[in-house]
Order: sequence, then structure tokens, then C-alpha cells
Amino acid sequence: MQSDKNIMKKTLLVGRHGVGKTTLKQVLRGEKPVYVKTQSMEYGDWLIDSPGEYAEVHGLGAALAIYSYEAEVVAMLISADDDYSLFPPNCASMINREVIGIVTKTDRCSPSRAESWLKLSGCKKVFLIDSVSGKGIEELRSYLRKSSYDKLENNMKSNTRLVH
Ligand SMILES: Nc1nc2c(ncn2[C@@H]2O[C@H](COP(=O)(O)OP(=O)(O)OP(=O)(O)O)[C@@H](O)[C@H]2O)c(=O)[nH]1
Ligand SMILES: [Mg+2]
Repeated sequence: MQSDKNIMKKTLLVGRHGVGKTTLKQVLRGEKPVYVKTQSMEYGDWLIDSPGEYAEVHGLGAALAIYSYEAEVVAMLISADDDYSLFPPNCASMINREVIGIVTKTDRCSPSRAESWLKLSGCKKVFLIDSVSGKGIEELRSYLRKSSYDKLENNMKSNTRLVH
């Protein structure tokens, strides 16, 4: 498969164990989702996956802070059926990267509570997704595309039109 490294913004996925980070990573890369427990930080071509424990255990959180410097976008994930949020109010202001929210497992229940938690944490943009059916994946994928790539693609299209 062709690498999306130059097309997509480098994105760090953060959230509790089992929220759906690895599944989302696989779906965004066009792979068939297969359950694999994330054991350590996994740096792919543009997606940086983290183990949920790094967000849950205070002493491991520093790894997330360091990897956020590698990323252009930090995505905070909460599942639609979560009973609580790991992310304190306004915590996005401590991250000096663009922070977006993602509500996973919207096939299970209404995403409105998780969405409001993410907004309370400072996410201006929140995506509602379901990795099983693929709902919301294309919208998220196009948001994470580099705008410079879009410009280049549009230029190439208009150049092609000029040639014909
Ligand atoms: N129904 C539903 N299940 C999902 C969705 N996303 C993930 N799952 C399931 O949730 C379980 C955990 O998903 P993972 O992607 O491994 O979760 P994770 O956040 O990577 O977990 P850690 O690696 O432990 O941090 C798997 O059984 C997935 O199939 C979704 O959108 N809808
Ligand atoms: Mg994982």
C-alpha cells in the first residue's frame, strides 16, 4: 500500500484502554480491523498509537507529552458508552498542538455525553465515528489531510485541465 506519510498530518491517538484507538488506526489505514493490544507507543507513517494505560496511569503520561511534540494533531478519544472522561476540563490548553476530539463506538449509544465532555476539555472540533460500519471515518480522514497536499492536488488538476 502507498504510504500516506506526505499526505496526512501526523496524529497522536490518546484515550483509555479499549476506547478504539488501534481499531481506528487500522480503519484509517484501510486495513481490516484485527484486535491487537497495544503494548508500547507505536509510531506508524502518520498515526502514532498509544497504549490506554499511558493516559490512565499518571507516571506514564510523560510519554504522551513527549510524543505530542512529534505530532501535528493530538486526538483525544472517548467512547460513546463511557461512564466517565479521563480528560479534565480545559486540558487541551496544555497541549501546544491542535487538539481534536473523537467519539468512538457511536453504534452503541448516543454520542452526546462523550461529545460534551470532549468540548469541555477544550476540543473545538469533535468527530463522531463508528469503526465497525465506517461512519464518520471519511470526514475524519479528509480533515487530517494536509492542506498543502490539497492545494498541490488542485493545482495538478487545473494544470491537467490546461493541457487538455
Ligand atoms: N462496536 C464498536 N466496537 C469498537 C469500535 N472501535 C473499537 N471497537 C472494539 O473495541 C475493542 C478495543 O479496541 P482497540 O482498538 O483495541 O482499543 P485501544 O484503544 O487500542 O485499546 P488499548 O490498545 O488497550 O489502549 C475491540 O474489540 C474493538 O473491536 C467501534 O467503533 N464500535
Ligand atoms: Mg490499542
